[in-house]
Amino acid sequence: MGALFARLMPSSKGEPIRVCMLGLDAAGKTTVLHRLKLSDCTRTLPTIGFNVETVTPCKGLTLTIWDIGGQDKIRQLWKHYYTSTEGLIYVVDSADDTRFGEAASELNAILNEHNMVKIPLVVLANKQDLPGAVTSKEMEGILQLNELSPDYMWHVQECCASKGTGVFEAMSVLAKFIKKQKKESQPNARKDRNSSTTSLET
Ligand SMILES: Nc1nc2c(ncn2[C@@H]2O[C@H](COP(=O)(O)OP(=O)(O)OP(=O)(O)O)[C@@H](O)[C@H]2O)c(=O)[nH]1
Ligand SMILES: [Mg+2]
Repeated sequence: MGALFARLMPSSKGEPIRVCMLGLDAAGKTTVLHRLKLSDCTRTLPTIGFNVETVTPCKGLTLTIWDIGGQDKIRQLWKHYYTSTEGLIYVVDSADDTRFGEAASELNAILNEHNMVKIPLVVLANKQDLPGAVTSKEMEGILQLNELSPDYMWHVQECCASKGTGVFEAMSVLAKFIKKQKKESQPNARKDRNSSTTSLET
């Protein structure tokens, strides 16, 4: 199908939460979006620009997911989508070790942008069906996630967007992170945030 321009409908529980989905070209971002929205794996074309869809991965939380093209020239435009973003999905082709360095350096650049500092992060270690795909633990090392400050909320989810495995689990984790972040940003929230980076308690 063509570009997925969704209407940005507010959810019954409030405005949808804006999430960016980024990653190198051909990592599988649009396939993830199709899977989330259509529960299907329709054929994709390289995204020139962006797709946007509104999804409700768990009760009471509606996300507007911006899937932005990952080709080199389009990456320069990513920063224009960061304002008001409350969560980041970063998709990596787990079987393409020739591009791990590039994927890590692009993620590092995103997380250094002032609008994206401390943003709840879920990495999709995609294409787990392919031979040689690295595990979530290996992906943590490749992306140097352990070097992020201890109060960062991040999680790596192994997934296969073309089959649909792991995708909804990842959204559920992101939703929990975002809820937790919102709770903690309330004026009377406890200051002593749980230091576990991958804790899912809300
Ligand atoms: N084997 C396998 N192929 C996948 C998987 N997910 C996506 N693909 C394939 O990877 C290719 C690229 O997928 P896209 O979803 O278009 O990638 P993208 O990240 O949106 O790429 P850009 O739009 O160029 O940034 C397509 O041929 C997909 O079918 C997966 O889990 N396993
Ligand atoms: Mg795409």
